[in-house]
Amino acid sequence: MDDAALILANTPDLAAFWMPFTANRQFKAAPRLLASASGMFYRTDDGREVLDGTSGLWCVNAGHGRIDIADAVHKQLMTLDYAPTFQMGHPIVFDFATALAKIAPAGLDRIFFTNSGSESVDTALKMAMAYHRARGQGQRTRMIGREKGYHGVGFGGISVGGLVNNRRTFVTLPADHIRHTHDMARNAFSHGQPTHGADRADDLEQIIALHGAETIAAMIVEPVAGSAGVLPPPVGYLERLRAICDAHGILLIFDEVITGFGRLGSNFATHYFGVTPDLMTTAKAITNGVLPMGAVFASRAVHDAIVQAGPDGAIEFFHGYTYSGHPVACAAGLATLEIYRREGLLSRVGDLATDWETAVHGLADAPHVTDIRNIGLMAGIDLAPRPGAPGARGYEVLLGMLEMGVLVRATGDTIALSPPLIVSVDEIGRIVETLRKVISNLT
Ligand code: PXG
Ligand code: PLP
Repeated sequence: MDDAALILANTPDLAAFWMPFTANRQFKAAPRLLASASGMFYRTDDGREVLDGTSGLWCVNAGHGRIDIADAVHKQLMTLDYAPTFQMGHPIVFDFATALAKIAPAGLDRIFFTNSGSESVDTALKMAMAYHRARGQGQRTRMIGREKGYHGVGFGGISVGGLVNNRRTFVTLPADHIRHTHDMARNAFSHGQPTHGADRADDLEQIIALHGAETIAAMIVEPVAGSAGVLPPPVGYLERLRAICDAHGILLIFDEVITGFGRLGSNFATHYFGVTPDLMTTAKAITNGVLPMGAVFASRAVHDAIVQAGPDGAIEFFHGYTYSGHPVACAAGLATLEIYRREGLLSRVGDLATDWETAVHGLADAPHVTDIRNIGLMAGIDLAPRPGAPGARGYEVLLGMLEMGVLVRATGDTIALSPPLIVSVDEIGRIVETLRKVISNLT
């Protein structure tokens, strides 16, 4: 068989799988399959190496094919493959919660397990309502999100989310949104946190004035907006949100599904920015992305208000998933935390951040580039849309990069970069130089 015939023979039937967040017809006409992975690299079904510039989907922070995780998963499967956590327990879920509590921001050490970021968000929103109700303020049900926010795809998450395509088809819960912080006029090409825009946190005061604080349960934001194209918070912004929430008895939720587990060079963005929320949602890198899992980190105050309320013997929080604290996911998570600890990965970005910043901002003079933003080991690069064809340049960059052996993420005309935390300076150079070539070839 020649190469083309071989590929065809190895290509699976594509019809049955309805692909998520994908142009299904376009993809199936020209499929792109990643067949295996090791370290910093994927390998395609036709045998080409692809440098992972995105940690999968922001999740494989320790790199691919980690043998210690595979061994731990195998061992757990043969020890206890599944057991419920409703009115029952198993040892490893308590061990994993304890291990997470040790790396958590001070005070956020009560851990509720979920299976994804979307579930973590819905769980946190429900915790916020339950907290207020337990304190006799059950009328606090309104949620506040932010424009351009991404909080997953559950009905709770899309209600507080701020991306129109994820919302327009569906009904949403009562929620208001403060403005996003992307300010091209004042902050274009900012390095790290932009200087201008802390005042946009004051939008929350306006919403409070409109509805009354006593109707509002929580404010949720990503400390750094990820999906919208990497938008670091302006200097002083998160502090201001925290102060306004405190003044009005509103809970603050940080959605750390992307920023958690070392992406900014600290355990969580909460540590990095020195602003502590009441609830913190996580997923993705909690198991290095290898098994689905998420967790909500709750403050003692939130946990205790709910768990101490109600009579003895009554279930305090009517919420949970069949797979909350799945033993095999816990095993993967514990092995992941051990790798992070042993290899210093949760703080490694601190050493790399300057090289990263210099490298990505080196693209400022490439054609079509209108803005570059970076923080930790994340970057967003905006391209001017081709007139009449928004998103075309972004998609062509994705394809062109893949052709040249690098995986990046494109949403619209924004390119997002977030390589595994094990990336080398040479590999950073390769990602950026390849990007320069591909962008330079765009029409
Ligand atoms: N919150 C945040 C901040 C996220 O980034 C979720 C919640 C939802 O997590 P799950 O596990 O339900 O997908 C996310 C997920 C992208 C991209 O390309 C980002 C996510 C997922 C898929 C693609 O930006 N983030
Ligand atoms: N639908 C049905 C019919 C169920 O029985 C259950 C769980 O028992 C669910 C949905 C929820 O599934 P999960 O707990 O995996 O979220």
